[in-house]
Amino acid sequence: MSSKESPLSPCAPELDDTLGGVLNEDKKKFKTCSQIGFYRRQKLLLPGRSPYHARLETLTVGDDSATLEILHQDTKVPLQLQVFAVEGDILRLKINEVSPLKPRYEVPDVLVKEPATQRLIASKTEEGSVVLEHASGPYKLHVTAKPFCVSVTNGDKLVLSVNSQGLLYFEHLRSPPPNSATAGCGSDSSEVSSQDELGLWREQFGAFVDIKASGPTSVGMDFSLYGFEHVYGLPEHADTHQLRDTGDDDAYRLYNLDVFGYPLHEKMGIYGSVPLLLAHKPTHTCGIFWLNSSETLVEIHSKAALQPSLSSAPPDITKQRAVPQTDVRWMSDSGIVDVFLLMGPGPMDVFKQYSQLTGTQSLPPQFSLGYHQCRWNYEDEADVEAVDSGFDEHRIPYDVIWLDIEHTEGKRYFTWDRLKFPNPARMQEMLREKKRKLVVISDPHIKLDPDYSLYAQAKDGGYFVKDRGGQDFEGHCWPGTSCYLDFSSRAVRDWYSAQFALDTYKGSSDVLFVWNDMNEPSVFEAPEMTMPKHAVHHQNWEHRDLHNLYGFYQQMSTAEGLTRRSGGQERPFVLTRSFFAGSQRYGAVWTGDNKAEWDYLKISIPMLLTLSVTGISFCGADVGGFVGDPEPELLIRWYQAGSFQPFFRAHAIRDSQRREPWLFGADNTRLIRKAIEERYTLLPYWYLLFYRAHMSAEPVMRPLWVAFPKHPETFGMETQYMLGDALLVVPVSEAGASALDVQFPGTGERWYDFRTYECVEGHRRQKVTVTLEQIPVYQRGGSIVPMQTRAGKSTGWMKNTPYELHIALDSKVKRGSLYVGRRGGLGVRGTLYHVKPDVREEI
Ligand code: NBV
Repeated sequence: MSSKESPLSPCAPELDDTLGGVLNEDKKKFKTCSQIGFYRRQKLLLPGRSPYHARLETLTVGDDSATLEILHQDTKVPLQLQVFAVEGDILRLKINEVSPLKPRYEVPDVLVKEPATQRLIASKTEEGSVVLEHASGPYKLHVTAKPFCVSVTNGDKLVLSVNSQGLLYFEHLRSPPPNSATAGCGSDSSEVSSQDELGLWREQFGAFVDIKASGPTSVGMDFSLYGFEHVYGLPEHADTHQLRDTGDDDAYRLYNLDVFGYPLHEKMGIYGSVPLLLAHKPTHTCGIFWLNSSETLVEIHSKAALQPSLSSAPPDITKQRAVPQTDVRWMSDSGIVDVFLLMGPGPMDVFKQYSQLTGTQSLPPQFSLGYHQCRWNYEDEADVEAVDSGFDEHRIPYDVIWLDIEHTEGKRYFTWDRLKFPNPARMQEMLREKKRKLVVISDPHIKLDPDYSLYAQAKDGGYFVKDRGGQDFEGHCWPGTSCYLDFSSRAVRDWYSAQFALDTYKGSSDVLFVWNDMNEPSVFEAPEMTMPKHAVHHQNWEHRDLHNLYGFYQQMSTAEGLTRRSGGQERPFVLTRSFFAGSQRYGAVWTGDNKAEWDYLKISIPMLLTLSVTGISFCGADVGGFVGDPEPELLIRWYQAGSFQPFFRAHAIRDSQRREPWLFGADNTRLIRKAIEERYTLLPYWYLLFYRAHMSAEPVMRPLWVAFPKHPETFGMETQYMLGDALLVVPVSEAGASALDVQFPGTGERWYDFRTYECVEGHRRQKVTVTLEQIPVYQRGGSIVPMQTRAGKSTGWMKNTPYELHIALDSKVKRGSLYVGRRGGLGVRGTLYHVKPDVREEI
């Protein structure tokens, strides 16, 4: 393609430019905090001046929860607080209006089930406060009336508190003022314009106006975490793994957006959101899961402070000392306050608690743990065949070839471009014979074309998101004018799932799997390149309420479609760009449009670690970098890192140079082959780690603080990480590196170089020489890593390849397991072998 030809659709003028121009302008397309109305409004409430008092006399304790009223001292609008003790040391607080003008959005479908609760017992200790506890847990909730505050203790230790800064904020539903923008006529009265200024009934961003049918609906609350100075979580941001202090006028934004070539070290929202924050100190880990799918902002402030006392008696000044404290303030655009406090006490306990609520990582089909070859685009069937045989010729294993949007008839998903892909069935047969698979893209926008059967059916069924006037919302995306499927409706999801049936999706076969892109959703020429918040979904909910759930629902529906297509026999594989809490149940996530630059390779590690600790174990970044052309050294380093990351796919933008692994000279081909082969020989270990993630919520890729929770020197580490509990991986993310500073954690631990078996004692930092051959990997003493003796052409060719166990000795008992899944099964059936104690379990 000549540099003049743009690969980008003419309907996207803001993208129809040289890349440099696009990227420079990008940030301005997205809001900063001060451009967000509910942020400006909530910031008017200053710490220490909570207007809310709890009316303790209204406390009632029922079988599943305790409720009491909290009252705004000025507006007198009452709120109801509901406290639940969820089984397994989870506390849940829900706050809603006692009698809202209409129901407020409560996030459906994310929790796997209504959490099982335990009965609370209430007791009064001091005037103005009440204590709630349950029989079997160590945690007590102390509810103080004036101002309203809830503190959680474990024995005599204060763990955290809620609204101790007084930032509970709840905009009750109200009728529109006369002359408001929603009433349809402009007014220059000062009342209306000051309301506009704060974005109560209408909010402007550039040329876009958000008309708020329900007016202001924002909610917020603060949490203080005592003794904690390390907090993590809140994907997705292109930033450090450890969350940073946000200062006075910034916040981590959770708002799913399509940010092409996203800038690094920014707190702006990108493709997905998981509103889960983890706090860690050597003696305790806990989590705050804020179940709200509207736009959310999170402020973090770390300080050293004196711990507040729960008793009204004056504190003993001689015993008081400042300790670290992290204050977290959550603010959401709409919905209710529904927050789960995951009390730990260790990191693995928090992961289990979170998975009890939102589910664990689905067990991927084995092929998807192999290497994936993608590019925008593999042009036609001949191209696919040539690339496929290229892998054989160069003896490089691979499992899946991917087709991007150009494989379709004019970006009509579920169709094939008849000139380029005249015989997709034959192409898939060729892949099947080679024990390989195909992944095709399916985006959520549907081309407005009455002759396109998918559009016509969806139009007839009323399956599209509506605009404010009740017409199908029309936006621009790759196919031109398009409508957007309303995946929040079960009927739409069922219909969409049915499109994947083999006899409905012409030219598909059971070796075809799916990729959901652009599902933030991405809408060109729209506010922040996404759907306007006032668009209307099923049951009249506004897009504002469920924006962050849109991609979650599409992936859910796609995964259900693939499962159903196999009569419930096969595990699906679906990759999604946009996600929410619970997306782990439906497949894999990747980090979107990164760039072929060293810094993007480097940031992939903290970004994937953050996804991993928030439940999404099956994650990866485009190997090589999506935008641009990587130099060979960067490409090799990226393959070496990617082969030790959970989802391993190379991908490249359409105007980039071809970069199949054999295009960079014999020696570079050898190095890439070596990296990919190493992935394949470790396949049994990958499968075991996913089995564990699925069964017991243990992240596959783990930050060092999770593996060594008592060792503060590991808490800020994000250049190296653990794969399971046996391998320490240290990717090289700098050009020309000849040595790396490696932290070998753990007093009394031993680490063995994975290739030379050389031993290093733990609890030290050491310089390690590196060459371009490989990245450093170490095996922890006392662990057993199951492997296969050699890589095959794909995972399918490795069925009869012998297994081997890599046993790293130490002075303790050796332990290790091997999971051999039954191929082609939906569940986790297979065999789990344990070494020490030597047993075999059929599952
Ligand atoms: O479908 C084209 C691309 C895709 O290759 C990429 O992986 C996605 O993140 N898609 C975005 C849309 C175009 C981006 C410029």
